[in-house]
Amino acid sequence: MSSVQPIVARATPLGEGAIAIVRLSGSGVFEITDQLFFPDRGGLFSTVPERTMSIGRLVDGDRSLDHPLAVRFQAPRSYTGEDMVELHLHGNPLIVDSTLQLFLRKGCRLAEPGEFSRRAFLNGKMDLAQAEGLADLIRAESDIALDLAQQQLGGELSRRFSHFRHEIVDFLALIELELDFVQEGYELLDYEKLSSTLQSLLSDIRDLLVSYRTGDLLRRGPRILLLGRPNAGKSSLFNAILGYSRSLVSSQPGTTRDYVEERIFYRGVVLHFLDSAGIRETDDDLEAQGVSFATNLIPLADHVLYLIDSSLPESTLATEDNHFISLSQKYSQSHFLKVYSKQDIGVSIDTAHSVSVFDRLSVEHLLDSLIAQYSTHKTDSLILLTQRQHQKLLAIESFLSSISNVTDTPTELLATDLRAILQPLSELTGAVTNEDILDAVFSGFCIGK
Ligand SMILES: Nc1nc2c(ncn2[C@@H]2O[C@H](COP(=O)(O)OP(=O)(O)OP(=O)(O)O)[C@@H](O)[C@H]2O)c(=O)[nH]1
Ligand SMILES: [Mg+2]
Repeated sequence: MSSVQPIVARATPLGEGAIAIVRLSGSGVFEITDQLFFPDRGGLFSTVPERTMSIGRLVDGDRSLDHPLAVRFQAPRSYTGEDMVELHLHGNPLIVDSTLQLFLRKGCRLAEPGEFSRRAFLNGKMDLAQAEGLADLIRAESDIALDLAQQQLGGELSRRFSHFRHEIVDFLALIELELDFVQEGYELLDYEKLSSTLQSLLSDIRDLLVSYRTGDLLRRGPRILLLGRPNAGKSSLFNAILGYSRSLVSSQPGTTRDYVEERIFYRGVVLHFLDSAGIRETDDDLEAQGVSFATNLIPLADHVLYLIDSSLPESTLATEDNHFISLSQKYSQSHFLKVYSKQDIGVSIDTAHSVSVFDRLSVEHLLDSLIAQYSTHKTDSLILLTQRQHQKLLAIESFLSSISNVTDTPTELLATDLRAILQPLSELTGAVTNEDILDAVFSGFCIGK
């Protein structure tokens, strides 16, 4: 193997912990470790069996730094595919810092974010889609996001993409052949079949694009806006959902001026809730600003809960109904849900969602219906896509939809079109790649990964 500069980084989060792991990878890491780490049972570290832990002393000159465990990974049987060392130190930030300094002095360089994984990719240990799955895994916040990331790590995405790619490569080969024999008048290409293959590719890609939107939503967690007239009970419901008093509540209408955003984990799903100012015509400048804040938030929300105070007189309830309808029509992109509040003192309305902040079950019921669409069984078929993959899929989609009629397209042009599709397809899994893509993928990692 050619010589690669040894890199070092802490692999566990910053701060104090029971243990902290420092990782080394590259040429000469065993020899460097031999100068600094001395196994208790004697002998050199570079001769201890690979992939077993040995305890020993880590020393800086005549100063003893720590009594860590160390593991040796012999290339190519390591995460990066290079020679690697892992030191399991006591989790004191001072020990970790001195250890890093020590290895830097001995010729290692501090790893860039994601550099370990980048090397793993370059050494064929994983493909790009898997690397991105890994980046998501590190960042995953909810159970479902975690499942999706693990699925991607398992290569599900790569399998799908390579299936697309193979079909196109096969057709391209036939086209090239046909072009070579054009004088002889051979017709090798089955245009019907090509056309139907491209159609099914297009529909598969559109499915994936839909899946991106849902997957993306799950990863960041849907944003849910609480909207309604002043005093509808938005802040009270917000607090009830969070389980503590985050927003001011008062019987005075127009209490909330600014908007407040908080996040909860509910049954494995991240949900962002936004409390906003009650919507009404007002002369108060501050309140008016709050109202425009609230309406500006509507297009940014994935769900809008429109609260109606069920203790209001019936005629007002009818007006509120109309207000709900006109708002949900005006912002037809957002999902509006009508919620009747203050059920403990209001008229009961069976057909709609209804809550009382004094009835925990009613609040949970509302949350359950909100996350129903995100529950695990609905996400089984979901595939997690990153923004980069999303961009590529969009490019492929636009090419595919521009090839309207393959039978009327001259064979030369068809070949160009197919190649244009092949390029982004290959880039998805890293079959064709360049520095830009690698940088984009791996910069999202933390140092030490
Ligand atoms: N009985 C009962 N009272 C409630 C309930 N929810 C809210 N209230 C009362 O309704 C009043 C208004 O509540 P808020 O939560 O401040 O209403 P809001 O929609 O945030 O009002 P603004 O911020 O002014 O737009 C307060 O006096 C609350 O105590 C409920 O479920 N039951
Ligand atoms: Mg409020």
